[in-house]
Formats: sequence, structure tokens, C-alpha cells
Amino acid sequence: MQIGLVGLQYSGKTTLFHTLSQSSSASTAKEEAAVEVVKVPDDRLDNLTKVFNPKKQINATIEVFDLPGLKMSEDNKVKITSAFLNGVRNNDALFYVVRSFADDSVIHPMKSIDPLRDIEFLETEFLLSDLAFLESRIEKLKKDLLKSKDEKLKRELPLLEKCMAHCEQEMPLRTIVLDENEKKLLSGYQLLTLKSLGIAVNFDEGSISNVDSEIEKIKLKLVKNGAIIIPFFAKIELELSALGTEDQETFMNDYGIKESALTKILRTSYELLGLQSFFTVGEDECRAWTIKKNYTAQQAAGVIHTDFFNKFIRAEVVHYEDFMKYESFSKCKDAGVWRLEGKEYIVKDGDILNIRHN
Ligand SMILES: Nc1nc2c(ncn2[C@@H]2O[C@H](COP(=O)(O)OP(=O)(O)OP(=O)(O)O)[C@@H](O)[C@H]2O)c(=O)[nH]1
Ligand SMILES: [Mg+2]
Repeated sequence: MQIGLVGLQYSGKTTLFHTLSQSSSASTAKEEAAVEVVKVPDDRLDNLTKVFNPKKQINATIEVFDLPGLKMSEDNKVKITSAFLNGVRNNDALFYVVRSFADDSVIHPMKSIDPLRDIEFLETEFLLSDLAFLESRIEKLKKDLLKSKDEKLKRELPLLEKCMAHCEQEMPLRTIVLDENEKKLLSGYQLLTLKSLGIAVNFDEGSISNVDSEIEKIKLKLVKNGAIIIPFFAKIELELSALGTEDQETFMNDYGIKESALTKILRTSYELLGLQSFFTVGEDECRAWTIKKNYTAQQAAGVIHTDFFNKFIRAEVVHYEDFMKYESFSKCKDAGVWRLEGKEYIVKDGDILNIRHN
């Protein structure tokens, strides 16, 4: 899973990136995207490790891309380049990182602080990019269809026209209703406004008391755009990340910051992409795996190993909550919370699985 941090220059993307990757140097990605594989913290996995005492613990991971910010060009406009758009395209979900902090020593490419304007700017630019793409693709398809009777192309045309009509209403594609087939047909195109969107608003020390009302204001304006909006505190959190975990928590509490940017970004990413975790445990390793919410036991097995998918027999299942009551599989069996499930079983967040296979 890949997520990309995008936004105007100096909005705090790289600072956020470093709090996520928990490294302290705040150098800025200039021309190219920086990428970091971020461990997804999970208390449940930590607790399972305490019970099994395995040789290693393997957390789920997520790739975070820190993209270079959009700058003011010579004609006093902020422009999106095709290099930028290409950097954005491969991500599964995007986070707009917008600035709410006031600091005269940090210039704003649009000269004033207005997070809502910045969000709307990004939305409009991405929408225009999708419109331009759809327009040229539809034109090409029509030409191709004069020569070819390809069934897939035939189905594509009305779908792209439906998308085009949606964009023309100034609505991002993430709000369009699509069936599974349509989703599949569109997935190769990497349309920007079709991507799941989080909006991360960067506040500073002085504005902590206004955060809730600011976020509410933004939410009210953006109710229809299908994004999840979260506040964060790049600079404070980066400073605190140099401290030990305990001090960090104490200071965050003092500031009134309930949850770290890392936790919020990861939680939001899981929510946006409809993801959940299951665990495998043992003396060798305790491990968290990331799957889609409606995955069956067989599909989950396939994430571990394709052989497990092909040669799947049954899954032994105990939910984490049940397991922690008894702390051993034999006690779980006695208590009746250990089950054998078939390949159609829908895996739940926090299930501990052991796959039986040929
Ligand atoms: N006062 C204040 N400064 C901040 C905050 N967040 C970031 N900064 C500063 O703003 C400047 C730009 O931050 P970056 O994190 O590099 O911003 P960026 O979005 O990565 O910038 P580009 O990569 O150039 O687009 C740095 O000097 C940061 O220290 C904040 O919450 N408060
Ligand atoms: Mg940067």
C-alpha cells in the first residue's frame, strides 16, 4: 500500500514525513519524491509478542511518499507539472497537506494562510487533469471503435463518458457510484480524483485551541468531496519525536494533542482504503498482515503465500480479544472460542489465523 503526501510548497509535508518515519532530520524533498516504509504500530501485535515471545515481530508496513511541493512560478501562478502528476499517480491514497500555521519566516506560495483555498486549489487542478485525460481518451476510443469491435472498448466508452459528465459537474470521481466491473475497468487509468483522499491540516502551537472549529469549518465546506479531514501538528510533533516515548506522550497531553500524526494518518489510510489486519503467531514470528475488509479466509491465506491460496483446506481462527482472555490455544479450544472455518469465511479485523493447507 502506498500513500502520497501532496500540497503546496512549505505546507509541512516533509516535516510530517519525518514524524511518520520517526527520523529527526527535516531535510526537504526538493525535486524528487522521497519514500519511507513506515511500520504500522499495533498494540495488539505487541501484546501477542509478549505472550509468544517469538524470535521476531513483523508489523504491517505502508509506503509513504513525500512529494515535492507546488511552487509559485514566474507569472505568479502555482502550476502543476506533468512530472508532479506522474509522482502522484501510483499512490493508492493521497493526503493533501495544507498549511494553517502562521509563521512569517516561512513563505506561502499564495502569499496568505487559507487552508480551504489551498484544498480547493488542489481539488480543481486534479479535476482539470482528469477532465483533460478523459477528453483525450474518449476521443481516441471513438476513433478506435470505428475500426474495432472489441467488447472491452465498447464497455469503456459509456463509462468514461459517465466519468466525464461527473467531472463536468465539478465533482471529484471519488464521489461517483461505480459497480465492481466499472471499478476494475477504471483502475488502470490512475485517475487522480478517483483516489481515496485524506486532508491533513497543519496547525501550530498558537492555534491548538482553534483546531476543532477550523476543522469543522473545512468539513462543512467539503461535505460532498468524500475526503477524511484530520488536523496535525508537524513542528511540535517533530520536536517531540526526539524525546523518549513516555516524555513524548506527556508533552502531547500537555499540548492537548490526543493522537500522533502517525496514528491518525495510518488509521485514516486504513479507513480510506477499506483495510484491516489479521495476525499469524508462533514461536518464530508474530506478524500483522493487511487485507481488504471483505476478504475471505482463502484470500487472506493468499496474502501470506500463493500456495496457501491454491492448497487451502481450512483456517483455524481465534479472535485477538478472545485469545487475550485465555492466552493459549488449548484454553481457547476448551472455552469454545477456537474455530475451524472454510474458505468462504469473511475474516474480521483482529482475527488470529492459522492456515491448514495441502
Ligand atoms: N511555525 C511552523 N513552522 C512549520 C510548521 N510545519 C512546518 N514548518 C516549517 O515550514 C518549513 C517548510 O516545512 P517542510 O516540512 O519542509 O514543508 P514541505 O511541504 O515539505 O515543503 P516543500 O517540500 O518545499 O513543498 C520548514 O522550515 C518547517 O520547519 C509548523 O507547524 N509551524
Ligand atoms: Mg518537502
